[in-house]
Parts: sequence; structure tokens; C-alpha cells
Amino acid sequence: MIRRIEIVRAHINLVSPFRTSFATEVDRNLLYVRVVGDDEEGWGECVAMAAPLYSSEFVDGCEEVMKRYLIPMISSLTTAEEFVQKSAAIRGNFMAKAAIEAALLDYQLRKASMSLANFLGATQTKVASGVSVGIQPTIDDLLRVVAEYRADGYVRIKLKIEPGLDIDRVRAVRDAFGPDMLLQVDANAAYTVDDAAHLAKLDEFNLLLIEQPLPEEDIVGHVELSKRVGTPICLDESITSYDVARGALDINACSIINIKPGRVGGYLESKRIHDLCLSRGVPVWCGGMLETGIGRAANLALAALPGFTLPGDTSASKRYFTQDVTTPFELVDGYINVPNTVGIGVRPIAEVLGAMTSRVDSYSITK
Ligand code: NPG
Repeated sequence: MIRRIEIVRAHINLVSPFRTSFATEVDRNLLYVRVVGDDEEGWGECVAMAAPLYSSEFVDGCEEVMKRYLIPMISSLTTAEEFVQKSAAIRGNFMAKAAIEAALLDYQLRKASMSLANFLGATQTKVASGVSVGIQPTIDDLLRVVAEYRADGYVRIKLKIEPGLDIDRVRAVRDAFGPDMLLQVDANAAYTVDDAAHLAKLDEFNLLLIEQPLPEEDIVGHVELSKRVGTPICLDESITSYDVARGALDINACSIINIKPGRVGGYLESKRIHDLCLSRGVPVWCGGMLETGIGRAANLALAALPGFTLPGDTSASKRYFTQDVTTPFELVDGYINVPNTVGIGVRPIAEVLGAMTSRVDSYSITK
């Protein structure tokens, strides 16, 4: 029986600033959900950033939604599946919902002695790992950073781009690292459909994909862009649910999908999107939101499903943090092992999390 839900607020610095077309992240303002039962617990990590710049959600807003609307929906026997059904009444707020769903899943799977990977239908025991490279001050910096990640063993490089810091950057990396390196770019919605001819200049670099070139809402613009650019278009921010994914594929807005559980409301919805894409032969890959070990563990379980045929942004702990909150995830020959014990397979290390924690709020479950 679930006795209480805790919201744990904490802070962690990134090993280096991470610049995208919308912000520079230097740290993470963390929110963990802890489900506490009679003899078991479950953990989920909220992926919202401090400010609503990637999407409309932000971490303090997620806490408010959890406190006012989502936690009151939970009773002592609520399962993750029931929570997903009930919380559908609340519009949007996917990152808030996903963190609670993940904690409920971890809790119920631990009680059932099953791993999240098995529960979701994983077919791989380790997943190929890519790395997302933030916008660097100069091309020399970019080449140095990419070289370091290559030396670490990452099998795919993703470059963040924005208008003015795109074609030349990609050319420099292609020239330096050769035609065979798996390479893709991510614009985080920084262009408009009028940039189609400009973005088509990327076609000569044999990229795996261009991720989210246009704003989240402009799914129709991506249809037009897909006709005018040869490189496959992949959607991230735009794909907020199974229904949106199906619609986007139906109208050919994209040919690849980045699945981020936080962005679509959880792991159960992520699996539905995966299954849809698998049935249509559409490749998917697992995105990242600078998660600590709690979120990363669950993402690795998802990334082990058969449709995840492209390397994800599931990098090793040390790419992000000096000391992760869990036992660190390590890269071995370009792969990271998928946790295979029970639930998400990891828990926070009490002393590490304790030192990072600013506040724990506890909500009793009495129903
Ligand atoms: O490896 O976790 C990671 C980061 C991957 O590039 C990454 N995330 O747009 O996909 C993204 C981007 C991001 C970073 C999004 C920070 C939101 C905040």
C-alpha cells in the first residue's frame, strides 16, 4: 500500500555549460518523486528545466501541478496505468505526469520483482550511445569537444545548431571526422519554413537527420520542409502524444521520431509511440533531458525496445555530472548496459542526494 508521496527538490551542476538555440544550461534544478509504500519505494525524475524555454513546462510549475492536481488523484492502491487514465483529465503537463508515472511504475515493478526493461518489452541488454554537443564558442572548440567525445567512444554525434551557426559548423565536423561518423543536428525549433533552401544545404553532409527545425506547433510547416530538404526530418518538441505522433506520420511531417518520456507524459505513452513507429517501419531513438541516474536508468530501459534502431542521447553519467545521484552509468565500447534487476534498477545514493537536497515535501496518502 502506498503511504505517502514525497517531492524531493535538489540541485546539481553540469560538468560544462550546455548551450542550445534557446538557452544555456549550467545546472539542473531537480525534482524527484518518491512513492513510499509499506515495504517498497519507487523513484521518478521530472525532466522539466528551471524555465519554460524548451517547452511550456518548468520545474516549479510541475511541482504546483503535482501538488494541486496530480498527487490528490493517487490512492494507496493506484497503479501507474490507473494514474495515466485518471490524469488524462488534466490537460498537458506531460513532464509532471511522467515523473509521477515513473515513480509508480518503479514502485509496482519492484513489488512484482520485474525490471522496467522486461515490463516494457526490451530486446537489448545494452544500448548504443550518442552524445549531444552544445553550441560551442568557436569551430576550434567544437572540434576539440567532438574529438573528446569520440575518444570516449560515443557512436553518434549530435550537434546543436541555430541560424548562423549551422552549415559551417557541420562542414568543419564532417571534414575533420570523415564521412562515416554518424552525425545529426538539432535546431530546437530555431528556424522557419522560409529557411528551407538554407537547411537543404545540409543535404551534402549525409546527416542521419535534422531534429525539430521548426516551432513545436508548426507540424504542417515540417510537411513542406520535408519536401524541400533531402535529409530526414525528425520531430522532438512537436511530438507530445501518441495521437500527435500518428498524425505527424500520416501527413509526412517527419520520418523519424525522438521519444522522450517526459515530453509525452510517461513510459506507457512512450511504448505506444514506439509500437506505432515499429509497426510502420519508422525509426525512433531515445532523447535526453540532462537526466541524472534516476531518469537515465528508466530511459535506458525504454531505449532497449526493438524499434530504437538509432543511437539515443543516453550518454554516460560523467558527460553531465561529476557525481551522479545513483551509481554512475558508464560507456563501454560505445554502449551502456540496461539495468535488469527490479524496477528502474537504481536508487539514489542517500548521502549524495542528501547533500544536494534543498527540500522534501511529504504528502500522506490516506484514501
Ligand atoms: O544528453 O540528456 C542529454 C541532452 C540531450 O540535447 C539534448 N537535449 O533538445 O533534446 C534536446 C536537449 C535539451 C537539453 C532539451 C536541455 C531541454 C533541455
